[in-house]
Amino acid sequence: MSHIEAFDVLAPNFIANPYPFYEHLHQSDCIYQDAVSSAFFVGKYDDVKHILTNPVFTTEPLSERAQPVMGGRVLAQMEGAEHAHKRRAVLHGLSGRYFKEKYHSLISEITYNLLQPFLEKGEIDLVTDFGKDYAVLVTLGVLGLPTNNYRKIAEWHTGVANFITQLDQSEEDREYSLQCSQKLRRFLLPIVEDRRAEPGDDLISLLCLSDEDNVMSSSEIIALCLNILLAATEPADKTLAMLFKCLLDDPEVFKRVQDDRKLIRAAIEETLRLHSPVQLIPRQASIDIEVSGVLIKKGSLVFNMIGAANRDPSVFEEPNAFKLDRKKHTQGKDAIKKHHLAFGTGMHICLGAEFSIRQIEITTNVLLDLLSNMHMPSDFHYIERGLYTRGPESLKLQFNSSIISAKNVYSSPNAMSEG
Ligand code: 2IO
Repeated sequence: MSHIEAFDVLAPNFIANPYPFYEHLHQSDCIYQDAVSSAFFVGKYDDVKHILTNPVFTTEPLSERAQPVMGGRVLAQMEGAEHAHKRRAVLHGLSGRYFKEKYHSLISEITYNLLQPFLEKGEIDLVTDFGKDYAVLVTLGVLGLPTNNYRKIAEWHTGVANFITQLDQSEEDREYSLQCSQKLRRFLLPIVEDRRAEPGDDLISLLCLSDEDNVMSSSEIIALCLNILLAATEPADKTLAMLFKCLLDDPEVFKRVQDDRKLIRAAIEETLRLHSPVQLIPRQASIDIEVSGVLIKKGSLVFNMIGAANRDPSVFEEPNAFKLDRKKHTQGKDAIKKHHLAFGTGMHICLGAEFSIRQIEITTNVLLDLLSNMHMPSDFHYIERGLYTRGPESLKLQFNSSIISAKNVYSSPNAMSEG
C-alpha cells in the first residue's frame, strides 16, 4: 500500500469539493485508513464492487446510522426469505405496469403543478422552488399518502434524513431527528391500519395485501414506508438538479438531448456516474479480510466511496468528463463491469433504480417542453453540499415559456397517460 496524506472527511475543504481527494486516492492506488476513527475509505471501482458483492462485509453500520429513525430495520439490513419477500413486494408496487397506469401521469402532473406559478416569472430555483417539494410529492403519491400537509411531512423527512446523512450531528439535532421520526410514524399508523381494512391501489395497500403466508405487521410496513420515503426522496432533487447543471454547462449536449429525447436516459446515467447523489455506502467487516493487499480487521467500518469509484480512471476513460455516448463505447463483455455504482451493487442494489430513472426522465421531458432558452443567471453562485448524499444547494434558472400550450398538454389528469 502506498502512502496517502491524512485527510478529514469532515474538513470544510473536503466537503466543498471531495473530487480532488478522490483523484488522489486513485493516484496512490490505496485504501485509506483514518488514524482517528480507524475506518477504511475505499475509492477504487474494483475494490468497492468486491466489497459490495461479498457478504463478509455486512450492513451492520445501518443499525446505528438508520435503524433508530426508521423505527425498524431497513431492507438493506435484511437477508434470506424476509429480504426476498419484502423486496419483491416493493418492486412489484414500483413495476412498469403501475408506472404506465398511474405513476407516469402522477409525475407529470406534479411537475406541471409545481412549475405553473413560475412560468410567467421566467425564473425558478430548480432545488429550493421545485426539487425539494417535487421529491416528497412523488414519493407521497406512490405511497398513496395525503398531500394536503406535505410541507410538514417534508420537514419530518428532512429531520430523519439528517440523522442518517450528517456524520457530525449534535446531540440536540439527533434528538430533533428522533422526534421527527416519531411524528412520521404516528402519522402513518392510522393510515396503514385503514389500508389494511380497506385496501386501495397504492403501495401501502399492496404491502398490506402481499402474500398471505408472509403478512407484514403494521410496524414492519411503517418501517418500510420510512425506508422508501428516505430512499426515494433524498436523492431525487439532487439528481434532477445535477442533470440540468450538466446540460447547462454543455450547450452542445443540451441541444442533442433537447432534440432527441431518447438521450435523456443516457444523460441521467452519466449524471449519476459523475455526480452520484449517494456518495458513501457503509459496510462492516465480519472477519479479518484482505482487500487489495490491505488487511481489514474484523469489526472495521468500511466506507465505500461511490463518488470516487465512479470516477476511477482505470474503468472510466476521462473520468471527470460528462460523456453522453459513454455507454456506446463500453460494449462487449466489459459493458456490465463498467456500469456505474450509483445504485450500489450486489444483493442490496437499489430496488428503485428503474423507477427513479423513469421519474427523472418524465420530469426532464416536461421541463424541456415548457421552458425554452434555459440558462443560469450570470451572477448565480453554484454550491454543492453533502458528504453522504450530495447535490446542488440551489440551481437558479431563467427561461422563456409558453403557458398556453403548457395548460393544454398537462392540466388534464389523463392527458399524459400512455395508451
Ligand atoms: C436507510 C442514503 C438516501 C437506502 C439507508 C441508509 C439505506 C439505503 C442508501 C439509499 C439512499 C439513502 N441506503 N437507500 O444508500 O435505502
